[in-house]
Amino acid sequence: MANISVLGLGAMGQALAARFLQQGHSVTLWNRTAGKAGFLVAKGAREISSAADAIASSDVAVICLLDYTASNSVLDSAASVLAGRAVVNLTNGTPAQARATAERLESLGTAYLDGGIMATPPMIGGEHALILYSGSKATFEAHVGTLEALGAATYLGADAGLASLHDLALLSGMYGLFAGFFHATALVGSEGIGASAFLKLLGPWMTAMMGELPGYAEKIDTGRHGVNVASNLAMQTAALENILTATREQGVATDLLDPMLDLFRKRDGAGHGNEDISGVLELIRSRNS
Ligand code: FVH
Repeated sequence: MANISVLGLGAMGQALAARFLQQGHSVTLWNRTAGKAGFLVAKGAREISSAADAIASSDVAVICLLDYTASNSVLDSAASVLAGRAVVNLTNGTPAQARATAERLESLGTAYLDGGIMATPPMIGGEHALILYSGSKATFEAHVGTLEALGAATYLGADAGLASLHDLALLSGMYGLFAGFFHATALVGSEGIGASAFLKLLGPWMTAMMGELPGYAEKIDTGRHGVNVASNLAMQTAALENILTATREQGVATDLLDPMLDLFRKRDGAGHGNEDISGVLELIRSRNS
């Protein structure tokens, strides 16, 4: 069994600590605001008032705070004990933030693993929980047995920014899905149809459309958007225009779909109407190049 410190006892930190305790690990807790650890202390955890002491007392320190401003300030406060320690930072942030933190901690002699949690707190320890890691491979390999208790542990590489990059990309897909759901539900809702009733149609439709993604992915990877096109961009631009016209007629806001139509029109107008809509990706990738 491992000595683990959990720094941060928000909704997620509490779920992580509870899972480690359930697995029989020795858990030391720290949180900026005292008083959130009661039920975890009752299960055998030890709460202490110094982040540095928590890190110093453990084989591995798991940090899960609101953002990198918080995690960097906590790590700065513990700088004197970081040499030779292992830190796993599961705080949500950007690739650049993860890389900067990795560079700073490595300069202090700390083994640093960054992570992205693809789960809500109640999912921790369950079959659908996934946690992405990148950074120190040795740290991942040393602690993967412990970390797997939280959820499937996937290591993405030595570059500490990769976990965050994949985390944010996966969340982008999720928000796109939610945006489609919200728009569609508002549209039928304009005639009094409830979201739950409509979901009986929308759910299977969205699942069926997931089947289109491998074909789009291949076109995106090859950059050849004109191959095997069954539903071309020109047709889909006209269809999306219909959707937005109907949306306005029904008194519903078009905000969620306006950017998509702008991109369709731009790509279509540039002479790619006979290609697949995957070509829209060419308008948004490598924006800086
Ligand atoms: N909850 C979720 O559904 C998602 C699932 C995916 C991963 N996220 C990320 O996990 C990080 C923590 O999220 P959380 O849900 O635990 O967040 P809160 O319940 O709001 O708790 C925030 C903790 O951060 C502490 N904190 C905030 N600012 C500071 C600071 N300047 N210095 C030290 N600690 C700070 C806060 O402490 P306190 O307010 O209790 O004193 C909480 O412990 C997050 O990155 C999600 O994106 C969760």
